[in-house]
Amino acid sequence: MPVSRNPDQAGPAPVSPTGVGAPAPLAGQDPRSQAGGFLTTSTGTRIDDTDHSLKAGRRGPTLLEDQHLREKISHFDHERIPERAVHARGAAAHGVFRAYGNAASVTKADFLAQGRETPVFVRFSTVLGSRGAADTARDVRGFSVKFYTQQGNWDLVGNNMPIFFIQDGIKFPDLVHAAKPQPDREIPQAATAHDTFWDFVGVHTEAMHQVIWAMSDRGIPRSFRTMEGFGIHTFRLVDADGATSLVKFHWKPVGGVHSLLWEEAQLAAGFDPDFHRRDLADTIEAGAYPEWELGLQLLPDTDDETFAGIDLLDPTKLVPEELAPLQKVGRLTLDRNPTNYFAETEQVAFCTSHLVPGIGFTNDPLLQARNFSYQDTQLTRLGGPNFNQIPINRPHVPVDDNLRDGFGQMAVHQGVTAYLPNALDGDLPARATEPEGGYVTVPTVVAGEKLRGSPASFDDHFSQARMFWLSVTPLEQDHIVEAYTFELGKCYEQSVKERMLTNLAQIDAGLCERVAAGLGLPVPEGKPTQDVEPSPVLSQIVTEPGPILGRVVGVVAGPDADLAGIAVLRTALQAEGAQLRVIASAGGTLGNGKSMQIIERTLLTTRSVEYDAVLVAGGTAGLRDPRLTVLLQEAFRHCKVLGAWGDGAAVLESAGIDTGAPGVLMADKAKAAVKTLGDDLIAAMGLHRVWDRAPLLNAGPPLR
Ligand code: HDE
Repeated sequence: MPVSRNPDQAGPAPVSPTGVGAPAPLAGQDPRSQAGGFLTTSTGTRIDDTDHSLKAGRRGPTLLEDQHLREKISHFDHERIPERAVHARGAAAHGVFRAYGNAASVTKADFLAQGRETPVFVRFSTVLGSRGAADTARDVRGFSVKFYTQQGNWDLVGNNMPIFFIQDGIKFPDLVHAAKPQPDREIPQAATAHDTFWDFVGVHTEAMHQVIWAMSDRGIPRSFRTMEGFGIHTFRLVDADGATSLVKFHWKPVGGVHSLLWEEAQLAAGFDPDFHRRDLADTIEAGAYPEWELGLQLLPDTDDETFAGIDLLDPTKLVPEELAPLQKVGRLTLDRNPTNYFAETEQVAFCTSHLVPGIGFTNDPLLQARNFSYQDTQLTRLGGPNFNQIPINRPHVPVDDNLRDGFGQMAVHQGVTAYLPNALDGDLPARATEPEGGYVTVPTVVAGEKLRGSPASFDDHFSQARMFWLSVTPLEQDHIVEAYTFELGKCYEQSVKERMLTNLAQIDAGLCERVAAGLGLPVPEGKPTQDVEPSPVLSQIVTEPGPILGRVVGVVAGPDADLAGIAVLRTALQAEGAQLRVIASAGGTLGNGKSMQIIERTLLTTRSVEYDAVLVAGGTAGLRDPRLTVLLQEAFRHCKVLGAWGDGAAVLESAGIDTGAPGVLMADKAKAAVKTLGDDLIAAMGLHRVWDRAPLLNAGPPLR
């Protein structure tokens, strides 16, 4: 008896995620999901039984003629495609990019014109881990945006850090081989804390700037929503009159830039390896849409392609925002989760070479190699040259590429003129002139000897690593020291550690000294670059409260908890785009009727890393549970906002929390007091963490 009915034949049936009840696609339309209601073979023949193979007798051998068995198993055998060589683990979302219009003065790119709204698909990723690796590993994060513009697709394939490990793409295979699990035992997974990585970067000092970023809090973001994004390379913009400027692209998260603590990252890797994916999907589902503003750093297009002494073709260098401030030109909003991970997130193919008129390349040798690699890698990963016909990759404008045949060809090409120019078919498809929207490359002049080498301006490998070190606060410096000490402490080869210490001495004597102390090794002498100006914007620690969009507050509640108070807090938080989750000893609900609260987490299923703040509701004094003590102490140690109202204070005290410590908010049980508690909570969370508490905890590394 079939569980579903074909709506075409037997009246309306509900539409389900499996496609049950969905109308059959019209001829020529793309079936984005399966349709028809009945299980069929891939050629549309209805199937009567999918649980038993066709046999000669109930106890007999299986028959080769069972097409359904063979097709089902064979398809399963081939369901996996090669994972990305790097950035294998990712999560994505659909959204929209709304242009402010002010970029029209520097680029003719249509999607940046006043009033334009462009659909986008954005994929975030870690670099090193395989598809099943944990999200919170210390790593660089990918930040890839596909803009489906009215002039074709533009892919901005960036990272959450503004610089890269190498200056020339030819070294990328070396970098990745060194950083991936070692080839003998294939360990460690998703980690740079091993000999081959530190061996490579140790002898390859141009990586020092990117490495110090990776060792900083930037390497362990709180969520994808709280990361910056960078196009890294310098690109070239051209306006409607042909005037050009150089540009670096930045994404600034509206909710601020925030990170995990290293202990939290490690906990999350075990407790919830999908921490970042889940966060992205959950916040979109809750309607707290992640947002970024696109900022342009506009730089004059001079002959030497240099700005303030910084070679703009060197991808290991950034241009400080203090020298070239960002001009915000639009807002990206992610508002829809993918429907199918494989079809969308896995099959999306970003290529740095996908450009639209108004945007062009520079000769950055890293970018030039990428322009080859991304197109090339899809041929294997997606099985042939027609990957742009996969729905998620298709542009939202008509395509007439005259590219015929090949694996997975979806188009039914017409006519005989698979060539250009032709006379038989009116020389179609026509080539667009510039006014018709044709992409015309900026005619830059190129001259030089044919050679393998790099300019002398690429030789400074340490000054910007030092700039980063000097730009962050002492607390962030502590985290950097911890990270180097942890990672190098995991190496076995003494020479690898010693060489890295020599490099750290070139960045800063204090940094080197502290890491050497942790490793128990002598401190080498160095000669750090003098006269390095810090760039304060590189610090993540804020002194003014920012928005709390997408933040999560856990409220611990017992059977007699003040549910009205919880409701007051929930309303206040929702108004700021934040969420409240009720935590109790066991699942189910608290109270009934209008005041009922659903228990979203139990003490067994949660850890403090899930929350930006943890409160204990009034009426919860009786709740005693060792797991609650762990939750509260962890939140305290991780400098999170804590609080309680009414007799909830007793729970904090019995967990050993100093209720007079910074960032511990207390209120009595009156409704007005709970309201004020909500306001204080919002302000305190806007600073992300209660860093004032850090000195009390001796949170810095014990290495001084
Ligand atoms: Fe990538 N990179 N990359 N990369 N990269 C890939 O392309 C490569 C580089 C980045 O979400 C691959 O489709 C080379 C810089 C992101 O699907 C591959 C070089 C930056 C993603 C590849 C670089 C990135 C990739 C693997 C040196 C920051 C994920 C699968 C010349 C600006 C895209 C794929 C996604 C993915 C090659 C350097 C970011 C193998 C050869 C610099 C975000 O083609």
